[in-house]
This record gives sequence, structure tokens and C-alpha cells, in this order.
Amino acid sequence: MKLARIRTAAGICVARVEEQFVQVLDLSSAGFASLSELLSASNLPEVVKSIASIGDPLAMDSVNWLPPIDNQEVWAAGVTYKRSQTARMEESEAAASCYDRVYTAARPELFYKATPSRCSGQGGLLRIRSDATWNVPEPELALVLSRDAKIVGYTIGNDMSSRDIEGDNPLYLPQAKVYNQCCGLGPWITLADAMPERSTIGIRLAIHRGSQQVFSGKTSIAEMAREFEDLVQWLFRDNDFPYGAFMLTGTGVVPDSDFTLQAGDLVSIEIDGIGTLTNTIVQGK
Ligand code: DO4
Ligand code: MG
Repeated sequence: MKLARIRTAAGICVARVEEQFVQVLDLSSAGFASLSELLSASNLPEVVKSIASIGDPLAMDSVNWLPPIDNQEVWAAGVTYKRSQTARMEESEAAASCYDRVYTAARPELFYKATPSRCSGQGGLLRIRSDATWNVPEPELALVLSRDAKIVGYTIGNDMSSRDIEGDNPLYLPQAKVYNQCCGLGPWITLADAMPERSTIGIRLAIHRGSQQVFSGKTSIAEMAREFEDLVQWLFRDNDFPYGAFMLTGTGVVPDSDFTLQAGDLVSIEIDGIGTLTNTIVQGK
């Protein structure tokens, strides 16, 4: 079962994504005011199945997708794959030992990534900062968390990063990570019970510039050095999330150091059990 947030002539709606079409849901008839409230329902798959639909089914290619988030905070875990650890140690001599230690430390690196308004959905724009010169997408599996810390679903996350800013000084991490259109999320949420077995989930990144593919890479959840539940329990320590939260689980794909994104690039991230999230890159205000 998959849930999306879409824009129709009637406004912003929550929808169920079926194999060939999308069906707008009558959330209020089931007593839910928002997607985030629905995601914290007990027996979520049964509840989603039982919600009445409104109007005719929509063809997939006619849908205006929005990021599947409304009130939640977006957090991210870092240095959860060996590839991220080595790339960051190369990027910053001064901070190399920080990345080295955090890879094996009990406490993970967790950082605040985005407000809902900084997120872009399927087909939307993602941004390179105007003051950054070395930028990459980070393809990450995103956990969808209910307010009581349950992993209720998964979506695709793109943790856009300015490597020159982070590499200059690790204290600049929030500026390297958080800015307008800094986070891709979507195209929809696959509910937890519909996902493949964790260790088999593959993540693939492709970047196209005009007609040319300028980068491709892949990893798998089997390469991750941490468990999802461990990351979630650290995030919820001394932290309440009344609307639930999203947590990006870190990147295992980092292009070589001579690669940087350019405005106009098309970034596609494919994750097994979910689908493909594609965004166009822009730069500047
Ligand atoms: O340490 C900085 C951020 C790491 C990160 O975003 C990742 O590993 O995905
Ligand atoms: Mg990341």
C-alpha cells in the first residue's frame, strides 16, 4: 500500500497509489485532518484500505506530486555507510577524525535536515546554494515515523549537500545541508508491511546532464553500519515528535571528488519497494 500527497483542481489531497492509478481519499470522513495524523493511526494498513475515495481514479502520468509530508520535521543520520565515512575524511583533513570516530561510536550522527517547506517532491526542483561550488545529491532511504516512534513507512530521500562548505569546517554542516529546496522526498510513502526484506533493498542513483548520463552508482541497505531501530531510538531520546518525523538514513553513494552537480542536471534515485524520485537541479535565489 502506498500513500501520496498530490495537488488537484480541488486543492492538496492525500491519495492511495494503486498499480496503474491514484485515488484521492476522503480523509475527513475517516476522522483524519492530515497525512501526518493518518500516519500515526493504529492498524495503519487496514485504516488506509478502508478510507472512502473521492472522484474518478487519476492516471499516474496526470498527477501533480507533492512531497509526502505536512507537519513533520525531517532529520537525517550521517556516516552510516563506509563510503560516506571515507568520502568525508578525504573532503576535510581537519575533521577526518570526527567522521572516523562517529562511524563506529554508539551515538550516531543525527542532524536536523529540513522543514516541510524546504522539501521538494517528484518532478520538483532541488537547489544548489548560490555560495557553494562542490555539490552532490545523497540518495537515502527515508524512514517515516509515527508520533510513537514506529517505522510506519518508507520513502526516497535526497539529502542535497554542499561538500565545499562542510569540508571547510564541520561547524558549517547546517549551512551545507539546510537551505531552500535542500531535500527531495517522494514520490510517495510505501507502508512498512509492503516493503521487501530490509537487507535486499537496493538504492540506485543516476545523474543526467542533457542527453548524457554523467554519474551512476548503487548501494544496498545490507551495506549500512547501523540498524534503523537504533537510529530511531536515538532520535526520540528526550525528543517528542507530536506529528511524527522523517529520518533519512545516510548515503552509501558519493560521486568521486572531481564531480559536482550543475544547474539543469536531472537526478534520479530508485529504491526497491518504493519507486523512483526524479528532480531537476537549480542554483541560486
Ligand atoms: O557528516 C555529515 C553528513 C553525513 C551525511 O549526510 C551522510 O552520510 O549521508
Ligand atoms: Mg546524507
